[in-house]
Amino acid sequence: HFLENVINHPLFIAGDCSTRFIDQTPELFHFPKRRDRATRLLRFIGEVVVNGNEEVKGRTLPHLPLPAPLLPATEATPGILPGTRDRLQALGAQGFSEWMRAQPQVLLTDTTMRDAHQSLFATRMRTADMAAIAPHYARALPELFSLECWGGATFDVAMRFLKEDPWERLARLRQAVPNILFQMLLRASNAVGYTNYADNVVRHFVQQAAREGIDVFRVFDSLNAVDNMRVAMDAVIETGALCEAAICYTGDIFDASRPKYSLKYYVDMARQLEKAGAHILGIKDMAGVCRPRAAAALVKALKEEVGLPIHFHTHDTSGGAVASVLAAIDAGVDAVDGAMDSMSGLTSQPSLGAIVAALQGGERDPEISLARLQPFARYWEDVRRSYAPFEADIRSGTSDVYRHEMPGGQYTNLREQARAMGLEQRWSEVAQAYADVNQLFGDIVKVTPTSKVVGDMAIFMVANELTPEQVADPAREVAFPESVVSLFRGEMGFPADGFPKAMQDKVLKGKAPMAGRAGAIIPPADLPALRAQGEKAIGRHMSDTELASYLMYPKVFVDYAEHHRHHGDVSQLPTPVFFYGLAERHEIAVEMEPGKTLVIRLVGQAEVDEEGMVKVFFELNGQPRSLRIPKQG
Ligand code: 3PY
Ligand code: ZN
Repeated sequence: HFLENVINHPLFIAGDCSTRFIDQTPELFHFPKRRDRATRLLRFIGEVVVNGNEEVKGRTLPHLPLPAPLLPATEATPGILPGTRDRLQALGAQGFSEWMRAQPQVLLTDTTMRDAHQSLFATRMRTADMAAIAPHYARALPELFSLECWGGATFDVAMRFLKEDPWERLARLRQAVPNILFQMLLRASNAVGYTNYADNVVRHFVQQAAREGIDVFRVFDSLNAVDNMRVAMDAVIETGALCEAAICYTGDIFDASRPKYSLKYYVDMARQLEKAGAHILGIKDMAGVCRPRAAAALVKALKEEVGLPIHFHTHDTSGGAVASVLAAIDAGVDAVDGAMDSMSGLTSQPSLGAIVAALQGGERDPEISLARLQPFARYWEDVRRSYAPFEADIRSGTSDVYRHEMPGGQYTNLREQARAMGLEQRWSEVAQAYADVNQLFGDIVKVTPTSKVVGDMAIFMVANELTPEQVADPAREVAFPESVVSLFRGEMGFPADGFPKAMQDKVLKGKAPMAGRAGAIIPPADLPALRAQGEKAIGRHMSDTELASYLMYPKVFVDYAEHHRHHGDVSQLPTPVFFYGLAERHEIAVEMEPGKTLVIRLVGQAEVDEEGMVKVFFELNGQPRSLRIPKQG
């Protein structure tokens, strides 16, 4: 510790290595009492072995042991070829945008590391599974437009449930993939949270994300309010990254009974986004309700009316998404999202393999062979088995999505929420209530965070046996969930045509809603003061990225930091070990850093003793180690 303190001391780093420095610098002799990294990890594994991991308690576990996922064999490829990221660096954002529009092939985004797992298994995919395959993407798939690998719900789930630092994930992926654009989903003023943050908090977040390696920011507002997107868009543009501003697609442009969401509505919004400086226009069909004919008409109109490249994103909830993607491509869309086959379909994106196969030999063929995609699909198939407890119990596409319009990225999360409330068996009622709430709220755009509010209200109605008529009845007292009050107050902005007045009055109990944009009303955050407060809470220095986490999620971040202090960096553990522990006489190798690998073997465990403790026996790099773990329950 003494040596560590010396070499990390600012004076030493500044070149003072004299004995005077040692004599006059008493803090060199303050040694941390923290357990070493290996012991902390052993403690975590021991706790999972003895008590199980809280996160999978009561769920259906996969058949153990799980085989190690098979990585693609890409070592023989000619190294790392230049990709879209090199092109962005050469052309700048504006030049890149022009290149995108001019080139004839369709560009492909792989969403496997973000939206696919958010939509299939409640966002639980861990860094270890992404980091292992990342270098293979760099070598074998340099033609990809982008990897969507960050943002959306992954940010808080990483800290809250996986006990990982999302920034560390980004750093590890970035180091492994220097050539392909990294894309994130940013909820405009709500950043990666569920509420409107102060403008300077949003700016700080965007600056950190760009500095740590995000190249494409897909920015959207949950009520399609362009004014609410400007702060985030300006911040992105200022960093030199690509600003993909998205229109959220809802309803059906051909449905005359919902004239609000007409073709004109989307074209008008796209024009505003172009004026606001977007480099790419995103069509974000978060629920997967953009039918093929609508996709074609929308893309055609936007191509005619807007001078930006267009990127189409949809979900396969109905089972019809490949048709929509192909229709969009026929109509001239520049880029589309898909997920690797084994992570596609259902509430996730449509399959990249199916899209590539459909385009083969045609004018817009992306020229990525199916043979090169297969080993990736194979790897993700193996990985997915570890997350079986989080999978929604759905076996087929459901055209019911055209009725409830639940975003794919919310579907499994809302099912989780319903499950936690004991409403798992009443899921179809929750889905119906979701559609009813949308009508009560005035037929709004439903995407995080507004979708979360609609989901909260739907669960509330089912749990309390409330009908839509009762909710609307002015004479009936309803204790609306806090998120509903916040929505009607305008904390997530307002729909273009406002909220239904009677409902708003009932929810706000006659109080006035906010006047104008929330970000304009929320005072700037005092960043130095908040940093000091956060540092006090975690008892150590905070980096700029950690500050961004703390500003988004103060409590979640502090809890995560506390877990890290006790258990070390658990993101290094293989996923089966993290969730299910280690079987007796099984061994794992954990690479803590290049050249430092821990070989951990579980020897066995004793019976619980009279103090309620269980002694767990390990071998750490061949040396016996034992720990006493309190038995819970
Ligand atoms: C998110 O905001 O996390 C979404 O995936 C919205 O579709
Ligand atoms: Zn999505």
